[in-house]
Amino acid sequence: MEFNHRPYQPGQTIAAIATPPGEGGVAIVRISGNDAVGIAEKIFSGPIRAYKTHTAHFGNVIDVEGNVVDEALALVMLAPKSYTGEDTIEIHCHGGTLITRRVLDTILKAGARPAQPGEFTFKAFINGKLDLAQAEAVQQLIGAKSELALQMAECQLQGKLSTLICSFQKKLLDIAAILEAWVDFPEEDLEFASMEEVITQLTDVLKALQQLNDTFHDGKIASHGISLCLAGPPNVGKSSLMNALLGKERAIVTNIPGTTRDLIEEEMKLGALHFRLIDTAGIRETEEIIEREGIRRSKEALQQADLILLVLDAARGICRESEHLIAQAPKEKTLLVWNKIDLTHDPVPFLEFPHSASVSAKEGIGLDQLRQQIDQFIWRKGPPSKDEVIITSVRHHQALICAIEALQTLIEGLKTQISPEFVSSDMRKVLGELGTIIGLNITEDILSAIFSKFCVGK
Ligand SMILES: Nc1nc2c(ncn2[C@@H]2O[C@H](COP(=O)(O)OP(=O)(O)OP(=O)(O)O)[C@@H](O)[C@H]2O)c(=O)[nH]1
Ligand SMILES: [Mg+2]
Repeated sequence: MEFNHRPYQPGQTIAAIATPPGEGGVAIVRISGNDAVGIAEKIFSGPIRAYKTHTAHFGNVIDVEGNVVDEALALVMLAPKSYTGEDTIEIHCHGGTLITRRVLDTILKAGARPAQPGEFTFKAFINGKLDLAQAEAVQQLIGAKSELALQMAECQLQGKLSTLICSFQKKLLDIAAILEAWVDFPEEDLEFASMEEVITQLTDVLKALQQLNDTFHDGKIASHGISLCLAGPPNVGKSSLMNALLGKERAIVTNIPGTTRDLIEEEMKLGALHFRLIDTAGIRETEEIIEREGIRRSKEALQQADLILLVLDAARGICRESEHLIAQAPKEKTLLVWNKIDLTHDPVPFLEFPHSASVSAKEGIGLDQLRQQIDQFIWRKGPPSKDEVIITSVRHHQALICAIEALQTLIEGLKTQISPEFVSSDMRKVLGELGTIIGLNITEDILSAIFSKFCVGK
């Protein structure tokens, strides 16, 4: 559904079910806007208008005909001390699908408009309760599938990214003032900074921006999870390894080469990270139509995977089928796994892969070491620390790339003695790109794209 906030009227009263669909002990219907109190009073048995802010009251939800819809608690949170910054009333009713729907309908009949996805958070953004990076963090927090993703979202929601961006902006604005002074008073010998000092300060900001941007590698992994693809020739034990890593018999294992035909996907947690594990059909030359399609899908999955476990059979060594795969494997994202080391085998040949492991999927040997290898492969410099500000959003990453490019052009300009007035457009670009991260000068299309990903009721 498109988030259409164009006809958005500040203060307009909206309502939505804030809890997930399905049955539960309690469900929450949220009302926010200038008329939230008036509307809540129409549908609640108690005198909402008389209640103090941040208090909860037991009563009945009553429809226009005077019928009791449900027993409920009304939670009153008056502006500006609410999530949206507007008067907000939450009705905590019984958590049945039908009853919750009836409570919402009663509220809508009393004059509230159904909320669009993310509209409560959009109100919070418009009313200055959150900046855009913080609003995006709310969505990340809700969708977090690993401890680390949660930690990063919390850090961003607390405003640590925004504070850092603002500190860059402040430094750049100070330098912009110096550049402007040079343009305005070229004849005067302005003592407060030399060109070298300005270039040094700009280079420091550039380095800090690059450092922040480099965290996107970790941020992407933590927030989006990792697709881990098991690949190799037939019968080497890919499905056995998948099952061993998952700790359950998910994929069919037989001694017949070509057992797995389709992609088999399963979610898995490993350490603080979330993985999507994909078992694939063994890759070999074949005329069999189903197997050929399976192999085509294997190759596609390999291309898209963040990480590949290339599984080979230690007892067989390198065979004709594995030779091609070894040569073709993208080394930067492939971890070599020698399986079946429980069988008698010659020493495994040395192959130039950055990481390799030896395991027996059948006997459960070497799995912990394999997990460690995966962990090491993923983190370039170890997992990020708790307080580190990490970029997790593609939008922020792209804005930083543009800001970095413009800042590089600016510094080059000053180094090649271009007059300061010619670099002011680069400075504006750097500041503009940084501003978009926290929501300054942002277009409606971008806002729509961001908030439409939210759920209704948030
Ligand atoms: N001894 C031993 N046998 C294994 C090991 N791992 C798998 N096998 C056996 O190897 C055979 C093939 O295992 P699978 O897991 O089906 O192999 P695969 O790579 O998924 O095979 P395809 O789906 O046909 O590509 C089965 O008989 C397994 O029991 C291992 O570590 N040691
Ligand atoms: Mg298989």
